[in-house]
Amino acid sequence: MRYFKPINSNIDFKKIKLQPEGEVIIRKLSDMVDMYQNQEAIKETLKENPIIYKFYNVKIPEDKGHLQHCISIVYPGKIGGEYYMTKGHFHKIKDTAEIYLTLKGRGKLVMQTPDNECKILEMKEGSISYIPPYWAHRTINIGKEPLIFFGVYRGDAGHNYGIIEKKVWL
Ligand code: PAN
Ligand code: ZN
Repeated sequence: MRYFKPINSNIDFKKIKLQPEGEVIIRKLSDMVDMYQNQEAIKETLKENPIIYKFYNVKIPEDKGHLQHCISIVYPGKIGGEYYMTKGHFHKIKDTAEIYLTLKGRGKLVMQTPDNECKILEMKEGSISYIPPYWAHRTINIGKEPLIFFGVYRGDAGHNYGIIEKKVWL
């Protein structure tokens, strides 16, 4: 049997990046215009099209015995009164949970079930947040510094953004 080899990743808090980088996903305002309400503010801010957040996924096989893990960085800022936030998603395999450990910054972890039950948890340095199976999740930076957190979830969980993109949250 060929075993997947143990690996280390390191967070560089000065450069705010993961090493090795793995897969880096960068989301700018243009990638998520439907997530914000204020059309005027969106139009104005699109001229600069800032990076809202990025995340570094460590390269792990998408198998259920593995654990995907990643570092997310949500930058501070607002689009017409709404804080910078992640798109948010359900896991494709809906009954898979996730754990977030907040490393820096201040945020809110907004969650919602398919039955529209909502729950919001505080995110601050040292918070360990449990996202149970079935809950969609989105993070919002409510501070002045980048919000940095570490996430771990089942290897084959996958992401479903479609429902969130179509739905008005909270
Ligand atoms: C996180 C998120 C990450 C980016 O790793 O994927 O914070 O948010 P979006 O995926 O909503 O753009 C996670 O929850 N993974 O399952
Ligand atoms: Zn997730």
